[in-house]
Amino acid sequence: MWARLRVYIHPRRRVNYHSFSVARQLKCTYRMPTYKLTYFDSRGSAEFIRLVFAAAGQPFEDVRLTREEWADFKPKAQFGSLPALEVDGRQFGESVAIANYVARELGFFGKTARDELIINQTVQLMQELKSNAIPIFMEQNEVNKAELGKKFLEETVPRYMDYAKRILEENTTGYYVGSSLTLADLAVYDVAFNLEFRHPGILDKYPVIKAHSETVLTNPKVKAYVDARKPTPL
Ligand SMILES: N[C@@H](CCC(=O)N[C@@H](CS)C(=O)NCC(=O)O)C(=O)O
Repeated sequence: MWARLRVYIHPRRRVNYHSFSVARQLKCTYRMPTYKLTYFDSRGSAEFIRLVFAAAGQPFEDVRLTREEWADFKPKAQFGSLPALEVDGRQFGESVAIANYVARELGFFGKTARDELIINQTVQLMQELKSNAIPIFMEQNEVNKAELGKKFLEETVPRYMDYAKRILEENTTGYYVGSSLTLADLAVYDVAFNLEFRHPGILDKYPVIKAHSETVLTNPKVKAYVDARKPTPL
């Protein structure tokens, strides 16, 4: 019993998903941290973090800055960029680090170090896919933009969707890790949503990825969040 407690309640952690239930069993007092996520008024790099909060039913302050507000906030942002997460008033940066932390705290980061490895590699692959799209948005010349867009759709997307499919099929449960939702599922869902949103039909060649998105949406909290979220172009 006490050996388990030492595993679950890290001395420097005030509360986490595991210590929450243990503390309740022991009738200890506990306090959930307050979370404030700052980003722009878009899904962008913050949405997979919002999806973890949604899946957990964890309230968080969803701050969406205008460009003018961002100019004021930028010098105060830890690394001069967004998203930024404040946990009990302390600010942290880097989207993947934030997503990993929130997922771990709220129980969406698997059970073992190997699970974490699979989740992390999946998340990082999705990040790579997203970062391949950035030059297209930045390109001002329309001819070059079209060329970059074509290469992205014809080469980059198939390459990364094949990776996503392969990892998913290595597990046989319909989820990336174990038999329940983790950050890996939410990260792939987020990318799949954005691809279909911008290029309807693009995932028709990837029925496995489309079916996976449906699986993610069988989670009632995720479905309710996605149905109610503010529609934004990005
Ligand atoms: N590696 C960082 C990149 C952060 C980043 O470039 N964020 C963009 C928005 S997606 C940003 O803050 N752009 C505004 C700026 O740099 O002024 C992360 O993943 O959080």
